[in-house]
Amino acid sequence: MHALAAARRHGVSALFTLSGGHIFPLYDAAVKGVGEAGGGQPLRLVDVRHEQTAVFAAEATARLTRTPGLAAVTAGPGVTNSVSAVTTAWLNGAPVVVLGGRAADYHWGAGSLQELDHPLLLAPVTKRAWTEHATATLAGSVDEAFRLAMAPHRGPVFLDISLEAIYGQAEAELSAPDPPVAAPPDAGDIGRIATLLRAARRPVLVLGSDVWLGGAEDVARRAAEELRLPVVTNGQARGVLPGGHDLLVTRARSLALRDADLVIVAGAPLDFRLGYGSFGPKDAPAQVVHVADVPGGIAAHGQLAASAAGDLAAFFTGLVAELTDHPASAGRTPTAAAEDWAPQLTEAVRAARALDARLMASDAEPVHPARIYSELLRVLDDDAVVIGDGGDFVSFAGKYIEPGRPGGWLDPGPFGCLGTGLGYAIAARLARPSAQIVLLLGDGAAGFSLMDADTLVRHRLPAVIVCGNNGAWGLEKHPMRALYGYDVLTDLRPGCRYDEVVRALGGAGELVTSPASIAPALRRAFAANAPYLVNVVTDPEIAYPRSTTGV
Ligand SMILES: Cc1ncc(C[n+]2csc(CCOP(=O)(O)OP(=O)(O)O)c2C)c(N)n1
Ligand SMILES: [Mg+2]
Repeated sequence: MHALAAARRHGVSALFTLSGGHIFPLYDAAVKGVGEAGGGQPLRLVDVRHEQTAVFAAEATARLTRTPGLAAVTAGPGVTNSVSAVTTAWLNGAPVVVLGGRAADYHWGAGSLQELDHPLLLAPVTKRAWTEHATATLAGSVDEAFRLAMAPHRGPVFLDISLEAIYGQAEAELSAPDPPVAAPPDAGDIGRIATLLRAARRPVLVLGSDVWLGGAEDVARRAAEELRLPVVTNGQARGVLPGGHDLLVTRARSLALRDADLVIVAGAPLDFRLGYGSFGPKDAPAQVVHVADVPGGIAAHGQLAASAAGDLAAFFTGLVAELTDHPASAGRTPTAAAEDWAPQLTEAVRAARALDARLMASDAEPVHPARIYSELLRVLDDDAVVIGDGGDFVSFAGKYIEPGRPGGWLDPGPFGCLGTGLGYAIAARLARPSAQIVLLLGDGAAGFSLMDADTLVRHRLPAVIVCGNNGAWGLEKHPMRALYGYDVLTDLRPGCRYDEVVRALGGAGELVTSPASIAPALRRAFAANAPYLVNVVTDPEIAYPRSTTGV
């Protein structure tokens, strides 16, 4: 099957899927090797328990390895079950190709089993969604899907294949895939941003996921260091400056973004996570610069002092050159940033950490979530992949866990879809065979994907799952109370044995109810070499302190 050969040529090594007759030929081709064009190597087949898990796994593959992810879902419900995950990839700019089965053209309109015109559903959440009707052009279409998915701004692409086309036989020539070339940003735009930066006294640089996905993490870090810019990291850029770096001020981000006079946001949309791009004091708003990988990514809302679009690595290289080579910079530090600005933020970070330390040492029972993270931090390696799927439990993780390297943190991103967890963990184990994989799972979130612990077990993919079990939809319970003075429909079963669910599926796990038992449980979990759920009963009365729920 040349469709899979095309995928192989784009660096794909695994196909995530759930069985359906409409897509059997893909499995047959994967089992028998994908032909000369694909190097004759079989593709690893990973079968899951819900189509959303297949697409979440493909998405996490793309986000961790920066090569495209591939999922195949059967016609009708297979495709509709994948829509939330495709949308997550869409909002995360993750290069994913989803192949769908499709009822036969021959009977189209007569009411075949699972007949649905899928591209109409997928078009709004993909770069392109279309149907392949002919075997002879299938490989070319799959190749095109991968090229599109990988071209900046990256994202998911959907292709469904009619029954005749997928079951047919045809030879096809495939041309070698040329890597997508990202255009450099305009030099004049970089010059304008350099001028703003030269004059700024309280600049802040915000780095987002595209800095990692676009391979700009090293130059971004060097730029921050050479220009002495305080940095706030978001999403997959967390770790571009490792936890503890003197310029990393994420722990003091409210203060940094509130007092800044210039905020440069690179590789992240100016969405709710960044206050829609309004920064600085109320009476003296900060100037805002937005840098994105394509012109369409530049925010159309709000007032921008400047912007640049194009390859993010080229942007940072250009910016440093502009500021350090410029005659005006001779013999001076390249910016006018107030001498005390960065140290002031570093001090705020230190103060925030000192405050954290009290909670993180909490001996309270039921356990305070902060205590779980202090115990986890003691055993976490720099190259660990940490995945968050849940509400408040994951917000606490975002606060306390500062990754040591970029590309090792996976949250669901701005779509905020619960249920990413198991799919992300499956992909993480495949992408990083010898790293620690830790999934932080709310008890509510567990309901969406925990059955896929079965997939971890069947495919021998060890992972540590830490369930923050507060017996509640915490991130709904507390906001509802704040709004209405009471809450309804936010309680789950207290102390529910999610660890026993994983044991029943062939993995392992245990229940933890006291702070002192967390560390030994984590040690057993990392040593288990199996999917292992540490089910920590936490205090339902503890709400993550937030100023907005994003609603
Ligand atoms: C698919 C989906 N359904 C509903 C929501 C709304 N939602 C956001 S957070 C949350 C609560 C999550 O509860 P849990 O995973 O137990 O984490 P906790 O907040 O209790 O730590 C809900 C229901 C969502 N984000 N995604
Ligand atoms: Mg909960």
